Amino acid sequence: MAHPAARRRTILPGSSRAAVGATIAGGVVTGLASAPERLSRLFRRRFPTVAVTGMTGVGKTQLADRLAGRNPGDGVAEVGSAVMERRTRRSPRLHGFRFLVVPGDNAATRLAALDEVFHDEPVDGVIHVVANGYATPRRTAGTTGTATAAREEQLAAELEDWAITAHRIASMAVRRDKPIWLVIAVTKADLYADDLEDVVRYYSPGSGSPFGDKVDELRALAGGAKLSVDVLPVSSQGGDRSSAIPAKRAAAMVDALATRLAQLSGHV
Ligand SMILES: Nc1nc2c(ncn2[C@@H]2O[C@H](COP(=O)(O)OP(=O)(O)O)[C@@H](O)[C@H]2O)c(=O)[nH]1
Ligand SMILES: [Mg+2]
Repeated sequence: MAHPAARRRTILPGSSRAAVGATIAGGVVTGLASAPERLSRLFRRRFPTVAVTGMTGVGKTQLADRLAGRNPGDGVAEVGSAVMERRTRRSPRLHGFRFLVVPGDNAATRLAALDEVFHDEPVDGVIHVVANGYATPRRTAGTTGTATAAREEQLAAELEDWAITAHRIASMAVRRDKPIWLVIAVTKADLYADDLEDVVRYYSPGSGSPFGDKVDELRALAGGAKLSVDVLPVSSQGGDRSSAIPAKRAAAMVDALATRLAQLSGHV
């Protein structure tokens, strides 16, 4: 709509054509300037969003980096983050993903991030990352107790963290008609390659394990038809060819996870 001032100006003889020309040119320039931004907003909206949750040090950032095709270590290499990290996996025909990595600790920012992904702008799916008690402590302020005790503590911490996240997923699921999916990514598989099957079972629904029981509770709360649950082993790091999980196998595990995400999102 013409601005009153502009309309008034067009009545004045002589200046009318210039005023109209300026308005049109201005409109075109504005249009061009905002087009890429609008376009990228459109793309972002079309990519399914995925919350990446899990306690600090389990390997969320590295996994999101691998899924996004980023070189781990391209950015900050610090373990643990107080802010939400965003990664995009770009694939042809809009078959990409937007990953939102929720901080593992730091109470206030974590709560805000959980609100964002599970309430304010609910995500399409969730990757909950666990590491069989091999979370890297954020602060290495002296070691207490034996390695086994430390791992048991870490497993207990994973369970506690999962209880909080599972509760948020349940309330998101009951609020929505749309089905959501959950992938429990059992990462750092290179650290326990020989026990992989047992470890995956520990994190699986119906396993009778403390973690499995909580997954069952979540499914009962959310409604089985509304929430799909997958448990997939993965490793963001591979060793050399002699290692239990060589780099090639680690890459294949990341690819398998990405393929499953695509299936869950109806991309394939
Ligand atoms: N061995 C092994 N270490 C890993 C793997 N993924 C991550 N890490 C290490 O675990 C630590 C924590 O990883 P990070 O992604 O920062 O965890 P976050 O706090 O959950 O984001 C880092 O030192 C990583 O190098 C993995 O698959 N295998
Ligand atoms: Mg991180």
